[in-house]
Amino acid sequence: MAKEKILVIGASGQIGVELTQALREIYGNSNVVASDLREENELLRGTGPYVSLDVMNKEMLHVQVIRQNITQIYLLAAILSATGEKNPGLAWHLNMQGLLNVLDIAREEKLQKVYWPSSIAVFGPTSPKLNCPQQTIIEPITVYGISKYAGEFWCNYFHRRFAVDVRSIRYPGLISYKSSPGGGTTDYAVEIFYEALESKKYKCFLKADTYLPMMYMPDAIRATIELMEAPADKLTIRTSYNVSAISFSPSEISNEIKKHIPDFEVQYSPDYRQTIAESWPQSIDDSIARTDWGWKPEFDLEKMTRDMLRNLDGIS
Ligand code: NAD
Ligand code: AKB
Repeated sequence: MAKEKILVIGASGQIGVELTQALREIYGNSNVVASDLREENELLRGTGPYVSLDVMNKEMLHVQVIRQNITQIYLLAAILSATGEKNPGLAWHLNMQGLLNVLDIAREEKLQKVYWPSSIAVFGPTSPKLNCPQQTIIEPITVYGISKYAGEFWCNYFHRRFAVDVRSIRYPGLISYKSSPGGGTTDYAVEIFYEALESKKYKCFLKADTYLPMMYMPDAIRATIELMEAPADKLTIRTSYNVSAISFSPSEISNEIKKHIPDFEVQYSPDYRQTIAESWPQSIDDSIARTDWGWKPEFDLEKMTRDMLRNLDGIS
């Protein structure tokens, strides 16, 4: 087997830190190059190569790919849903041009594989709310969702037209304790753990009964690696795969946390993110991912809550 050399772009972010750690376990520290606009995350420092890189600078990116003999790219740099609504032009520009730069270089350099995540944010108010299927009405209302949907079709195009082996997952909201989330609508489900431990109070920016699809980071990392390791001929979706794990509301997660911290209190003060959350499905049908590459989540709400609290504060 040819030796893999992987470049992770956006490695200092919520997913990037844990994905880089997982890839280094598999491929060896020196074969996974972390890169970001931001400084190197402290959890990655000293564990492998790091380069400061702007995905918008195509020439510099190309130079790094050649210089480091890169064979695979994981592109994680993006502006997420809530931050995107504050600067739609910037979100569109980064989310689209960053992807096109990577796809072009992958084609020119004949890279082995590319990974690029999409999101449940592709769905909009006209998509089915429950068990939202892979193929359905898709009319996103955020610039982030529009950029992800367009990105999915660029991936499909580069695969069909230029045989670029680009693979993608529509992640739900991700919950993790190693690196903070970066401006999404689902970020409340991470903040709530920190506030429960720090002050036993949390002011939630979504209504109590807002159900959203979510996933614990270990499941998301495993899904990513399983998709990337799947034989190419098993993959029937070249836009982006629906995957699913848990659906819960702010009220349900706070009740779960209260089982460990009984005097925890939550107030509800919905803001502009409520409209975004209400435009997304409450649950996702991931049967095609299960059939094509054997996807199956491990963490439910109870198991995830216990693990989050144990890792953040040693509560069991
Ligand atoms: P994040 O905001 O935590 O991390 C993104 C990283 O990209 C940051 O470290 C940032 O500094 C870096 N970055 C920004 N602009 C850059 C540039 N021009 N060049 C290089 N690096 C740049 O985001 P995340 O939550 O880790 O998300 C990663 C990917 O997964 C994104 O595409 C996001 O849309 C997708 N996704 C995330 C979630 C989630 O819940 N976290 C859910 C669905 C999809
Ligand atoms: C966000 O809330 O923007 C992200 C996502 C679901 O894509 N977590």
